[in-house]
Amino acid sequence: MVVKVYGPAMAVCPQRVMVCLLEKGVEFELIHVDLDAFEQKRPEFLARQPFGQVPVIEDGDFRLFESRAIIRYIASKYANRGPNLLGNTHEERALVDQWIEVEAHNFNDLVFTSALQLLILPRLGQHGDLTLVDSCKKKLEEVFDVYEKRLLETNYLAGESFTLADLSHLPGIQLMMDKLGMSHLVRGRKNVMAWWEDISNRTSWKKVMKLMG
Ligand SMILES: N[C@@H](CCC(=O)N[C@@H](CS)C(=O)NCC(=O)O)C(=O)O
Repeated sequence: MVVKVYGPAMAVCPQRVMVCLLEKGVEFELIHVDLDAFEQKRPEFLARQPFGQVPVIEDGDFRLFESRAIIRYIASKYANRGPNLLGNTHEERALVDQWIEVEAHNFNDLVFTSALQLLILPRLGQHGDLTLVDSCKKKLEEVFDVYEKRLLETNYLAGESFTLADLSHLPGIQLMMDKLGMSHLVRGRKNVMAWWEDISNRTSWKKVMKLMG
């Protein structure tokens, strides 16, 4: 059965889910939700996702929201298909979880805040707070210093193979590179740049980029 993914292809959280489905070779149907028209706040959508946000997936009768919970579900349900994105041992799995948490709490909030100020508020006719963006940029420098050191030790964040920890960063870093004027944070760090070139060249991510248009 085809997995239904609700969300626009342009939004980073549905992209996290789509790239995971593509890695695993799981067929999916993208059901567009128009965020600018606030479709995500309508009762029929709230019945699927009570917080009024994308993505949500439907896998048969099973419904799930929260992009990182969804990618863990897909990677575990389809563990025997495609690359192992979860790690093998308890320790490997714990490291994957650790770096997914870092992505969610140390990295994503800063990118999200910057995108809100630089892209979303101006689209709604409001001024973004550039001082806030500057402070996010400074904090992101520190986050990427940590990544640079980590990626000197291992080829990927959680170890020697590509996992959900790396995959989860793809949408946010792409946004920094293309739309937030923050590519220097990646390009200025040798190990981070080599890692980015590697993970962003995966066939799965290139397909997501095509879906973005
Ligand atoms: N923690 C949630 C965050 C979901 C989220 O922030 N989604 C954004 C798009 S990337 C959204 O729906 N924005 C519209 C809104 O909040 O009204 C997840 O990872 O799924």
